[in-house]
Amino acid sequence: MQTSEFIDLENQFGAHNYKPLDVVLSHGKGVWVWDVEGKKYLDCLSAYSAVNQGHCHPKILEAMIEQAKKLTLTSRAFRNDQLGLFYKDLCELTRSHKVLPMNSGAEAVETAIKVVRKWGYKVKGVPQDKAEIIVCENNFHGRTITIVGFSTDENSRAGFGPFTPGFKIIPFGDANALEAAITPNTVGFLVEPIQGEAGVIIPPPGYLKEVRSICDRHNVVLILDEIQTGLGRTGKLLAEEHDGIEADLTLVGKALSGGFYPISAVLSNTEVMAVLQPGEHGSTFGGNPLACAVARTALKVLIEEGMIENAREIGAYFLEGLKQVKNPLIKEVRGKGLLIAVELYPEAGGARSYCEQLKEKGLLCKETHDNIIRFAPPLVITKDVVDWALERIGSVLGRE
Ligand code: IF1
Repeated sequence: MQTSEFIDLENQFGAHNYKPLDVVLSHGKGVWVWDVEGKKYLDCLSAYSAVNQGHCHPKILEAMIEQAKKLTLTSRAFRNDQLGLFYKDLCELTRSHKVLPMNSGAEAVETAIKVVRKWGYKVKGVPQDKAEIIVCENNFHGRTITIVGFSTDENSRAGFGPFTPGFKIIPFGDANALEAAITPNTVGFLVEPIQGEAGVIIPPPGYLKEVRSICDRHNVVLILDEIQTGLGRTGKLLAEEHDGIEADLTLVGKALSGGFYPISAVLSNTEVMAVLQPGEHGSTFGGNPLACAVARTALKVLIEEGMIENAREIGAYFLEGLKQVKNPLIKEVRGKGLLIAVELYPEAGGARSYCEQLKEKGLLCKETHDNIIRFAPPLVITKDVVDWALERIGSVLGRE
């Protein structure tokens, strides 16, 4: 079948809730993917940071196959021999006390919202149904009704109401705004360490430290959404480490499976998670043995194969190289680790056409909003491949 036939099928039978680049991929290995016509591309998106470990990592693949032969799903009505081991690995690695396993990122966010509300009523003493959670402008936390209800992106939100009450929106990167928004009924502050979808927006230095101390002072649970920034992407296991803080609840997903399988988790200190009693929350697939075996190996290779250090070193090199690309239409190049964005001025006519041109040159990336190109390759990328990418990016984006 030809590229156009695959695309026609999608258009005819699928919901049109995406506008993908017209490349039909059929296999991948490490940082490379191939389309149905055999053309090879460098993947600079990593499935929105879900394949940090590189496509089809052989050890994760092996773990998945071995576990799939033995046992895939028990539900949580029974125990399985992988869950405890997964908890232990994840807690030790992240210095957490408790884990609650779910599937998608949005489910982890929903779980945190439920847990923190319950904590507010049971521990903090907030009156019934009065709990408030503070979130930031330009956030991206997923697609459920509750989550899009506190989005400030009209595209995500418009037409899906009525929404869940109990959320207050403040500017991102402004610690004073957080302090001013807190009331006796505030139970949590939900924030991304770096705003991904908003265009890789890095808050001012010291922001998270201040946020941490404000939350401590007012007895507010700090919830960090590390679904995109976590698991090595920014050059640390968790982005919170750049600021030397620890959240009360940390959300991870995406790369927790290395892209094999939807797996997410809420990491918590003991006090907050302890409010959940049997029957109050769960998921048929959450914590299943296949997910646990895959996630343990995905975490293991991330550490053992030096991917986090690589993200830090190669990320800095890539960022520096992008800063050398000269074009008056480039407004800013910014990033941390291998989460990098090139923001264009509106006069550039939109990031999309540059992504299309890069695709023609064998480099896949995706615009976010109209004017931002995001570069987030798998964390196994080497210096040579970055040089290869920079040559192509220079030829598409560079202007004398
Ligand atoms: C889509 C962006 C990335 C996330 C953070 C929770 C979730 C996400 C910080 C929800 C998901 C995605 C989903 C994807 C596009 C995407 C994205 F462009 F929107 F910003 F990654 F960069 N918290 N991010 O980034 O996780 O439920 O999807 O597993 O197509 O919606 P999910």
